[in-house]
Amino acid sequence: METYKLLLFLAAVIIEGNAAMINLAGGPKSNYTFPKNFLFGVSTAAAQIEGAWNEDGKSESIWDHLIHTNPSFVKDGSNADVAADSYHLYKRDAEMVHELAVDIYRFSISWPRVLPTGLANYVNPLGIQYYKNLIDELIKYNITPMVTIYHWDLPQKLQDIGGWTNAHIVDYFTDYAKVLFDNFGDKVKYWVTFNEPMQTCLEGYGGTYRAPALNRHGVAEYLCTHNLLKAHASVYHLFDTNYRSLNGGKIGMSLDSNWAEPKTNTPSDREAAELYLRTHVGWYAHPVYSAEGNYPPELIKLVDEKSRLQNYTRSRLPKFTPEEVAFIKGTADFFGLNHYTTYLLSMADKEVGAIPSHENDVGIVRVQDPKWPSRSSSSWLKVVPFGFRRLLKWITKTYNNVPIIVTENGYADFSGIDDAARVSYYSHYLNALLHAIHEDHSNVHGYFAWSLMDNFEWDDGYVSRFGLYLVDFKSPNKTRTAKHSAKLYASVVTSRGLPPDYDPEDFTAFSGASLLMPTVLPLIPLYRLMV
Ligand code: GBH
Repeated sequence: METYKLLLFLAAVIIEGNAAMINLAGGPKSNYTFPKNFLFGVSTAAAQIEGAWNEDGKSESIWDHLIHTNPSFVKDGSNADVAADSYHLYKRDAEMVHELAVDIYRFSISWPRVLPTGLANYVNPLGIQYYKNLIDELIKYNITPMVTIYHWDLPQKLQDIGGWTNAHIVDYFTDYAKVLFDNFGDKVKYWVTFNEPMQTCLEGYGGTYRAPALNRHGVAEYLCTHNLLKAHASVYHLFDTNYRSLNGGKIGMSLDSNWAEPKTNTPSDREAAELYLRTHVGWYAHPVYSAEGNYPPELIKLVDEKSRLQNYTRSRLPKFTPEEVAFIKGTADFFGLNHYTTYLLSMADKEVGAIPSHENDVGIVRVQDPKWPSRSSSSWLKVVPFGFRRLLKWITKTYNNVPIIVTENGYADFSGIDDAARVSYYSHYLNALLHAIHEDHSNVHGYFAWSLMDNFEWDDGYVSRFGLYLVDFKSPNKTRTAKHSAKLYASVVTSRGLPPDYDPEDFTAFSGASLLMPTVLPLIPLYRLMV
């Protein structure tokens, strides 16, 4: 191609990209500020940062096991054996949280570090000591600890006996939570029972994308969800009955949800978008947060009907008894929301997904608008701030004004201190959040950035970086350095408002995406050969 044609092409890509971005921001720039008692925090997860996978008595988790037995599961051939080495570097971690000036740090506890067999007959004293040290270090800086009880790292020994499909896990999980309440309950004021249960059940049991990668779709994702919701409720009741009066504190669950935008404005696409929300986030939220409890009626109808047509003796969706519905309903003090991106929805006009599967049962099609900006290392992560605003409004309305805490939101790149795209992402999403709070009266009480530092991004290994702090994984002491986004976030937290130079129409930090992605993506296998 001649040079001038190439330049014209580049200009066209950039102009077209920008033209599509005008209404994305979720509102014009405002002088709104975050309420005085609004909670700002940062999040991490044990399996992604701690390393020390077999140190001081810790046993294998399902993630350790999956990667050790199937190293090609991770795109860059890496593993989480050492990760960011937070098992040894927790003092620096606490110092970074302090540098960000946030109020609260959300980290998770590793079940196999505390209970190596998964069962509570033996509690590993060194595991307990590690989390005591971390909690005390946070409190030294006046940072409130928030603990995620389960962020995906089930002890492999429990997986060997069925994991989340074994009904006894309700008791095992409750025993584990009791150990945590007994040991840390005096200092931990916020508890999250589960991080993104849909990832565990739909992707881990129904698919191959998350551990244990069972791929028993159509059956196992429903069994897993059934036991997990009972386990959640059981731990809520334990806390509510025995610990709340002792220590105070709050307990909830963190659900992952994309926003679902109708693909076009037809009634059918609008119905598809609503059905997506009800059968995905609603699969977990309706039993806990709705006034009537139980699985969403739409999901019950769809799975019952499909199961009948497919000649099953009974529905693949297990049913809660009325007592169980009542036991699970209302078991949360807040709605934890993990949100990153948006999809466009329409009804499927033919069978979709594997048969049987949750995807096939629901029967809708999900795509993203190629015009949505992004140059993220995570190809699904399109920058759609208005989707965040609409989702917060939908949750507030659908679940009766429940207090929402955004427990994760963030952006991934291929690494670097000068992370203009992440700075832009956070500015736009926080602008959308301010509009959600002040104009829509969405009931949001807190916001956590994902993540404090670069970490083991599951199947993406160390290729995809979500950190506010860069981690030099090649250096012996896993040196952590603040990125530009860390400075931006600290300034938002301190000023309680957006930076003065923020422009809601400026998405240029993401332009070039369509040029960069095809050049960078093929390099990943190459990179994998090198490390
Ligand atoms: C969170 O998951 C996790 O809690 C955290 O551990 C992780 O590091 C972080 O986000 C960043 O990924 O399934 O087709 O929608 C985010 C939930 C689920 C969002 C998978 C993206 C992939 C595309 N993610 N999803 S799709």
